Amino acid sequence: MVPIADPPLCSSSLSSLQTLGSDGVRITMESALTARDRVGVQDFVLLENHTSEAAFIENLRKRFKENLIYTYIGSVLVSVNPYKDLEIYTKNHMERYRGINFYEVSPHIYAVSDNSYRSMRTERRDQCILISGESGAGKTEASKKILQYYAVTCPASDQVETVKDRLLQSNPVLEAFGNAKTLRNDNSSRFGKYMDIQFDFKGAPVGGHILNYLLEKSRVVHQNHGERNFHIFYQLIEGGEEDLLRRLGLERNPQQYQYLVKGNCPKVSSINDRSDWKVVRKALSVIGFSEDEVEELLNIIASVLHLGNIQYGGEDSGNAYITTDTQIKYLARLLGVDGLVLKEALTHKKIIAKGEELKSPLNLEQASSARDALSKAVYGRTFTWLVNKINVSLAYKNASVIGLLDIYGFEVFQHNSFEQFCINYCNEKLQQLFIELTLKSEQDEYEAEGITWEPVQYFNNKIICDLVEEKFKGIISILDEECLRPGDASDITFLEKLENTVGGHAHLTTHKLTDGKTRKVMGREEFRLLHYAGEVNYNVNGFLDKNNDLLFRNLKEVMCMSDNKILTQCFDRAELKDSRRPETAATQFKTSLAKLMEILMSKEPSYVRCIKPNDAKQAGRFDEVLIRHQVKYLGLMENLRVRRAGFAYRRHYETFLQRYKSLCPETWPSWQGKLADGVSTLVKHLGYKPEEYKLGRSKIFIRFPKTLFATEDALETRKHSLGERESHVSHAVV
Ligand code: AOV
Ligand code: MG
Repeated sequence: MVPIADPPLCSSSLSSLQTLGSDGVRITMESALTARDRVGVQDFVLLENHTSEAAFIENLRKRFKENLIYTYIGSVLVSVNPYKDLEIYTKNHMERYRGINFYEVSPHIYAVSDNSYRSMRTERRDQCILISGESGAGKTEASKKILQYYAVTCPASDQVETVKDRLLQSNPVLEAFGNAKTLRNDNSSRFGKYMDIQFDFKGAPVGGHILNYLLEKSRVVHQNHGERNFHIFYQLIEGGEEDLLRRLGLERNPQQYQYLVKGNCPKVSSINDRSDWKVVRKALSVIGFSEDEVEELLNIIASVLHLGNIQYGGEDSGNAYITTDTQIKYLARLLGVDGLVLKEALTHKKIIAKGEELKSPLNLEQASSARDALSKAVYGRTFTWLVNKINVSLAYKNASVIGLLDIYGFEVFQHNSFEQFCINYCNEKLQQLFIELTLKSEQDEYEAEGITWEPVQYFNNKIICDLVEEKFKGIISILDEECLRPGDASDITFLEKLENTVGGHAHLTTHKLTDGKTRKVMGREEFRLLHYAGEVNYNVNGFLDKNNDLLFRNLKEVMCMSDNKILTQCFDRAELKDSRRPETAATQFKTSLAKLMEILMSKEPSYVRCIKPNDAKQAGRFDEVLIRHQVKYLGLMENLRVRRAGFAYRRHYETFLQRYKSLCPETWPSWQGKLADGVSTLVKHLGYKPEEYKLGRSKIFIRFPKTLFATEDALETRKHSLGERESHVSHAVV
């Protein structure tokens, strides 16, 4: 299934038969044209009817049919999930993209990887690659391809080999603990991940660092129908050796565990838990986990399953008691805690009031939720421990950096809760960054440089970000207020407060606020947000609890007393002494996202925009309605318009002159006058036509790639005629 190649856009090694087409495409003979009819154009900028959405979709369709899943909009890569293995990720492919200009070969994720790498090397600027798209669109796969590209193509040494291995092996481990099957994606990321890959001055990867964002902990105790818990549970049960399972007190049947039966989906045809288990076990040792650490880690995973099987009975008084002593026995051993103390903590709550310790019994419902809160806390904190442990093994260094962002994509289910609210908010932020850095900054730059310009209208989703995160008036603030308010605060009072505070907002509706038409499809406990990517109804049930994310004090105390070394790092005694209320989950998330945006803004971004071709996760199906919707909300048409109406390349006068001054006798060997005049003299000598470029205050803007290619070619010819060695690193591509 090898996809056919694109007709090349440009290659300095093309034969003399080739000519430049009117739109900058180098076409050889007629065959290239017919090929283009069949496979479409590899850069949307080259579409004849660039304002037509139909032409845009048609181009995607043509290419998708030919297994050409990648297409550019200028330097932005659009990728359509093929849902099948294409043989385009081999070592040979990697070699083909190494050190080559963006436009010389077919669009590929490797071209983006290589371009970022070279920019980092030649311009000494930290880079980041932002991968976005809805759930199942191919973000995580793309990020893995990028990492593999660097691991294979970057210079190496023994020490670097270890780092490369660890970087690569961190993926299966984090996916085992942080990914799960959802209705949208069999391997859905349930946490956000930003990874810095660090390179030394020779360009070799020497370290890395991972930041993780809000794991969907609620999945540990509950899954919707057709979904699963995190992969690791099934991997352990299916793949774990007999001895191991016996030691952990586990049976080889996921249906035995309350935390694994809720979704009624123990097996997934696309997933082999048993072989994945082997991969994860190996990865853990490559990363440098000792056998003891692995043992303790698995003790925790098994403990979560045992916790889930703890059942309660109710006394006449209504107080809960535990009816399943076997679980307590296993838990005491695996967690290294006193069984009786644990039992007590799972049925009572302890609070400190006026300096005095008060203990009161829990009823059935309270006890079950205390148990679940413990499971979530143990799993969530262990996940963070895991990330930290990987970070230690990757040995962070101060070096040049390429950052990779792979978050959970926008998602809509039948039932959407606090988790979807956070995930979709995160996607709003990322879309906002894309708008800021491409649509807005591009136009701002023309303005700053004094370039005349017809502005392109686009939808700015800042209004939705503000609705969620604004101080006092934003949804998160209102939610926090209800979480902190003593008395009768509940999910419903939160909803009422939303109605009272932001009821009139164009992007928010509730049952109460809607007209007769929409009311029918909205529940009484729901609010609807009109996101950039579509409408989502959120059910407020559980919002307060999930945002509070509280764990009773005595359960924390038990965990602090654990013999398990991982848990003692996860539950710190200092936490018990701290009487301040911890920040709510949504506020922590908001703060960490704001920090992430700062990190990303400080780097030079590249974009990969992933598109999901159908909801059936099937190869070869191009669902036009679904795709058109994504093209729309991702702002791809606006992106294309800005790009097309604008200038493909820009360079500071100084850089431009420095690179090309040898092509003009008046600027060679040096230009004494004003830089702008030098550039003007140079491009006139090169025969640039007025419509091909503009001179701004500090930069030259070049409209078409072909102009720059021709100049690059002239430079190359001159170098050859002077017998200079060809430079592999080109500064030509922005
Ligand atoms: P996501 O990361 O964007 O969703 P994934 O990267 O996990 O989506 O992709 C979903 C599935 O699509 C993968 O498991 C593969 O089966 C298939 N796939 C994606 N990209 C490719 C590719 N380039 N080649 C072949 N198959 C591919 V989420 O994490 O749910 O937002 O939260
Ligand atoms: Mg993912």
